[in-house]
Amino acid sequence: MIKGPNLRVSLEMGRPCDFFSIRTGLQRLTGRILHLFDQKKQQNGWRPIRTSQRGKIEAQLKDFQLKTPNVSRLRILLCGQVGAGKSSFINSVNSVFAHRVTQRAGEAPCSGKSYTHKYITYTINKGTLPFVFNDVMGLEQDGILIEDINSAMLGHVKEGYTFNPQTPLAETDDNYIKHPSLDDKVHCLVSVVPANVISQMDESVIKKMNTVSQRANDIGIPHLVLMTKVDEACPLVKEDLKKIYTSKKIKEKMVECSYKVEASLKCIFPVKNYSEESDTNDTVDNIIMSAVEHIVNAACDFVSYL
Ligand SMILES: Nc1nc2c(ncn2[C@@H]2O[C@H](COP(=O)(O)OP(=O)(O)OP(=O)(O)O)[C@@H](O)[C@H]2O)c(=O)[nH]1
Ligand SMILES: [Mg+2]
Repeated sequence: MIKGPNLRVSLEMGRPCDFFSIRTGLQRLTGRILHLFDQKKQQNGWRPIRTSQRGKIEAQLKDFQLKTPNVSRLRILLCGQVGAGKSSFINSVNSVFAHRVTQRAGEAPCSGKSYTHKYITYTINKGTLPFVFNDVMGLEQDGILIEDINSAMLGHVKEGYTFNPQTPLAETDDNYIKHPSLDDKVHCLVSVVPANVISQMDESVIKKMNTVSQRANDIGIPHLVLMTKVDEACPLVKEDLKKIYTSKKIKEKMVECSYKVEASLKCIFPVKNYSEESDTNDTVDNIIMSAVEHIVNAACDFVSYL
């Protein structure tokens, strides 16, 4: 006799054995067990919030030494639509390492136009960490041109260059780096997608995003995705950010994000940026820290093959 929840399969000796009913029974039992596992997983979340490892990850990232010659720091490029939270993410990462909410990259006061226009390199915690961020203006129709993102990825864009949505940076321009060093090049592309408006994202933005990630893929640059504004996408998560990895709504958004930006689920990191908080807190810190760890590891793997 095989016993399972809501199920009994009789295999008593002497009784004629109906192969098909046994098979159906076993299938139902397997299904039930998988369902129970799924329920358990749902309670625990599909990813853990690594509360106890925060200090360890922070120390590892601070002590981390790059072993690739001619690469002194990893360059991470953030791109996405206007107001996606690119600059806020840079500020949040800086806040996590500074242990207080800081404001370095200018954040948009919720307008339809891109707030970021210049190509600026942001160091973290006064340059004490071996990675830097660049963000570019939004991908909307009157935003950054794909050619300029490609130039940035290949390291051709000079620091402080103001993007022109009408004309791509020409090779003859003073702001064009003809012979970029390995340091100038981008080592990881991060698409930033706001979870709360993912369903209404402009087709042209999605297309641009996919073209850029395809180009990164051709060059061999790793591509990860930050799904920001999870608090605006799910009321339960807004109330308690610790529910980020147990929220069905967030999982649904991740699946939608995966489908739209053509990235596998394991490459998508749902985050909540510091947006209205005036002090840092452990939950936001841990979620941001975990995303940074994956981004830095991907960039590090890339440069190790250069
Ligand atoms: N609630 C919430 N608000 C966020 C989050 N991330 C960013 N914001 C807010 O969204 C607005 C836009 O954020 P930015 O970081 O300026 O966006 P951006 O992608 O840099 O935008 P542009 O530079 O204009 O292209 C700001 O008001 C932020 O405070 C988040 O995770 N949750
Ligand atoms: Mg910005």
